[in-house]
Amino acid sequence: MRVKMILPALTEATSPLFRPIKYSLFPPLGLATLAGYLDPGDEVTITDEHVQKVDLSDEPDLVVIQVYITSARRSYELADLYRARGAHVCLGGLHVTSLPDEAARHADTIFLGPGEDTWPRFLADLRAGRPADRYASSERTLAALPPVRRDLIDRRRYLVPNSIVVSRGCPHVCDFCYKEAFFKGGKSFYTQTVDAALAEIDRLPGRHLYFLDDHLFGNARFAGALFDGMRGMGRLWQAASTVQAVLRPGLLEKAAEAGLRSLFVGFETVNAANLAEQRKWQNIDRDYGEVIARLRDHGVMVNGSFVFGMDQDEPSVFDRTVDWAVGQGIETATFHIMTPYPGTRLFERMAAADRLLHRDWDRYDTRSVVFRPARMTARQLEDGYRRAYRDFYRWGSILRGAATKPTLRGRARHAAYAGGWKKFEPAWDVIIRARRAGRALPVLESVLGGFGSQPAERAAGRP
Ligand code: B12
Ligand code: SF4
Repeated sequence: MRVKMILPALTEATSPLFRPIKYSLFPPLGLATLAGYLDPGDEVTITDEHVQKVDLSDEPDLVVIQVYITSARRSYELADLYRARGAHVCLGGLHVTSLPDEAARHADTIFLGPGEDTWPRFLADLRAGRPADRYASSERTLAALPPVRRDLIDRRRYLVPNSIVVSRGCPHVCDFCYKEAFFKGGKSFYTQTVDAALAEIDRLPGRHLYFLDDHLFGNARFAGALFDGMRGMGRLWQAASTVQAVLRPGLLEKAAEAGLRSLFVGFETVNAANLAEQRKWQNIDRDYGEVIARLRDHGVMVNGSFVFGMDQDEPSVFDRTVDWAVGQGIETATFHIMTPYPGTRLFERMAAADRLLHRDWDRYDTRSVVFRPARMTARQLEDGYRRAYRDFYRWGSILRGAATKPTLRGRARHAAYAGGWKKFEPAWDVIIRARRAGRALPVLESVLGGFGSQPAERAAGRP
């Protein structure tokens, strides 16, 4: 069977404003996971439209498309084209799960939720000549997960080829998050076995790893055993976690010893009242300053994530957030405009209050305002968001952030990492477009390597 798997690009990818550094970061892990279930005799390709053109001259038997909200329009276009050509077209992923009836108009078969149970079932049905038109996931386990087909990925095209996921979902239930809608009908947080996760790590070449798990620290027993197993492997890695988990004694220590060098932390807002509104209970009454201090003490850089536009936010929120983040010495920040994804409680609330401005999914990209904000205008929100990025990544801010580090070496590394991402973006673009993205990895590894847990720095850093 000839199988073509496609990760379509959001419309922006074809525009001159497309930023390769953002979209050439990670390979399409979801599709490579599904490819693991195919037979050895199947001919399979994976096309990631963010980094390559889709060859439309072929005639595959089966087309598999992963649909995100911002790539829905393009996904449907490709699906229609291949259906007209006689291929069996499967659509799955987050957006299909949120709006199955919309997706079903463009597919022979749609998949709701994660694919580990439904996809092998579908393949068996297809080979038996009776594929259904809809499969909904209900059994949630990663127990029989075959090895991810990384051989189908062209590593040279990605800045961070060693992305890895060892769990699915998250134990929390924030109102704006995709995860409750996606995992409906079954468990919404589960992990691989520690041995399977360590084996997957072992298969990855080089030193650097990027865990894409929503909350790698979410199951303390699993995470603790994983970090124990990784100690001595010589890996340098990045991951995402929560304020609550960083404050938990013991886990961060193990992670740092196992090579954690940078953590994506969802602070979301400096406005405490917003946290209750978004049901982000795990952040309420947590000392954000202490979170950052703990990370710094263990040589872990911070990528702080912030969402603008929650109902308690006023126009002063942008300057206050940036000022706080820079003053705390956060190395990198990711800002988002709050975006109600279909299927979330936030979406329902916004729709019920008639606050959605449109349902043009292309623009549900966390950079555009798609709802009527409560305490500012849409224009103020969009301008403030852009200003926050500009202000955070000014050299003045980078140097001010670096100055919070206790040693000269620490300051130099802060400036190198923060400046490296944003200030040299044009240079990254040239490297990526020349398909030399993989060559940037040693640079990243050496910057991250320099951030290790250093007792002298620790002693100097804490009163
Ligand atoms: C890595 C990542 C990226 C990377 C690369 C994406 C990639 N190469 O896959 C980059 C940086 C490019 C990116 C960009 C964006 N992202 Co992003 N990203 C992620 C992240 C952190 C991990 C994705 C991942 O690899 N998961 C692990 C794999 C194993 O799971 P999976 O991909 O979901 O695949 C499984 C299932 O979905 C299912 N499945 C998927 N497709 C199909 C198809 C079939 C036929 C079947 C059977 C099953 C199936 O089976 C797979 C195995 O279980 C997720 C968060 C998350 N936890 O998913 C956000 C996430 C997907 N991103 C999101 C967003 C909003 C964006 C951006 C719009 C952000 C922005 N402001 O620019 C852009 C747009 C991307 C686009 N193409 O449209 C949202 C999506 C919301 C939505 N409802 O669609 C998420 C959920 C983050 C969040 N918490 O809000 N992203
Ligand atoms: S902690 Fe993060 S991943 Fe978990 S539900 Fe909240 S926003 Fe989603």
